[in-house]
Amino acid sequence: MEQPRTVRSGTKILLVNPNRYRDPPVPPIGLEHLSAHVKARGYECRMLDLCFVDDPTMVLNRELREYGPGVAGFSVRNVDSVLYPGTEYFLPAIRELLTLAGRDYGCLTVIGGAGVGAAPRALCDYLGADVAVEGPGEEVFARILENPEQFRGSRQVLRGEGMVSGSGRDLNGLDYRLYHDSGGVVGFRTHCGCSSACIYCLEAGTPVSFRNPADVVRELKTLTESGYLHFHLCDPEFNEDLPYCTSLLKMMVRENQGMKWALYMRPGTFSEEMFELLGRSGAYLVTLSVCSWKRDIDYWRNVKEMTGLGRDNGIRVVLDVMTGFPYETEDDLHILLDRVRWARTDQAMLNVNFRLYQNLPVTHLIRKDSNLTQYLSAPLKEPLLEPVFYNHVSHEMLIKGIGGDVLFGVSGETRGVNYQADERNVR
Ligand code: B12
Ligand code: SF4
Repeated sequence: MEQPRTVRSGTKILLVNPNRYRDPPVPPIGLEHLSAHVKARGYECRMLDLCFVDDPTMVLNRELREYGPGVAGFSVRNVDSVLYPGTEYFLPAIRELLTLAGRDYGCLTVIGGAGVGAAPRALCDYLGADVAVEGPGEEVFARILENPEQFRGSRQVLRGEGMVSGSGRDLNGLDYRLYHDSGGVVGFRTHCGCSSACIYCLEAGTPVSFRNPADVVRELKTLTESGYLHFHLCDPEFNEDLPYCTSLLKMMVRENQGMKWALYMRPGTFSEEMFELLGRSGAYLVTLSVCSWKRDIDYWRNVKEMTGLGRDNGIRVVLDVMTGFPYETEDDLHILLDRVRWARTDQAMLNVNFRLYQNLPVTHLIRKDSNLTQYLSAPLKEPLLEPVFYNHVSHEMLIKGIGGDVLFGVSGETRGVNYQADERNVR
């Protein structure tokens, strides 16, 4: 039977990382940013990392009992693993933890994180959170803390306005050795948001804001001086703005921190100077996010040129390719494969399974045409929290198209991400 909620006083804060996916494990840097931000405002705040513990419910229960927070913030980084087949759905386990904090311990429960963008309102309702935060959370979270009771039971969805640059990160809450020993690397970010409009992507059109390059470099310096030398960028795509990238890279090169890093980029917005600086700053792997949806030859020229510049500067360039959009044909698949071969990239991972989210343009296309429903992995059950995939390129068609060419891999066949496959990574 549901127990009445008891109201806890005080503004001690517990920030919980419920992300237990470990292929690879990812340190919750969003929580490190939040923690630094609220500590700077005088709040008492602790992080609880459940990534490596055996029994997350027991560990959270103990922490709630012993520490007694008034507010419990949960980072919902992933709704699911976005791999098909063999998809893992994470929300039921996260809901159990939120229930414990909210119902059994009377904490105000707040959710945030990259996964929230999938369906903010539905996620807030499903998880039973008091309030959900979409986008960068520092300032909104601080506002919630000024008057937490106002949000109790409100199920409000609040939107973070922009990046906070200089609050830094609280590096005392996580055991980085555990991540390192399990193949994880340290993340850092330069901006949030993406101005592109890829019809299958959660980040398309999200508000863009940048950190001050000096703050980014200072953070990297602290991390490298503590012995962390292998990084993955945590921007949607690095090359959002060329002048910004160039000035940041110049500072990174000047500081010469001895770091190695992997990053995501999109075709376009690059220069020779940028790649030269990338190489000198320690970048060893660029994953270019590409897709076949209405792309002209200039797009592929950019892919080819970026690959060549990467090669000239000692950087491996691999492609993450989305293809098999609604109405694309087998001929379109062959054209795509030929373009990838022509671009002479080092490797291309093909993904033909689209994870559909509530508000994506690709989902709207599919909703509108009943002929396309035959290609769904399950009926569309709104608000699409439980993973549903669209796929009309069969495995056989894909394998036939690839024709044994070792340039291509098929995404979803194994767990793991590109940096793990790269032989030259340094940890
Ligand atoms: C970089 C990245 C990676 C890197 C991470 C490297 C590293 N060491 O950190 C790598 C390549 C390893 C990776 C792997 C995966 N990723 Co990834 N990744 C990202 C990316 C681009 C950035 C995430 C990030 O760190 N951001 C920077 C930090 C600072 O921001 P943040 O965590 O969002 O935190 C801010 C806010 O969200 C908010 N916030 C966060 N928590 C909280 C909590 C509270 C209480 C509040 C108020 C606010 C708040 O405030 C924070 C500070 O501003 C996102 C897309 C995106 N742009 O968000 C995808 C993304 C999160 N990844 C995704 C996926 C699917 C994966 C994988 C499952 C892929 C796979 N199948 O292997 C794995 C999962 C790994 C794991 N263990 O979780 C999806 C999740 C989608 C979904 N359905 O849930 C995303 C959204 C990409 C996408 N568009 O599909 N990823
Ligand atoms: S795929 Fe990359 S470029 Fe396209 S919208 Fe998403 S983050 Fe932006």
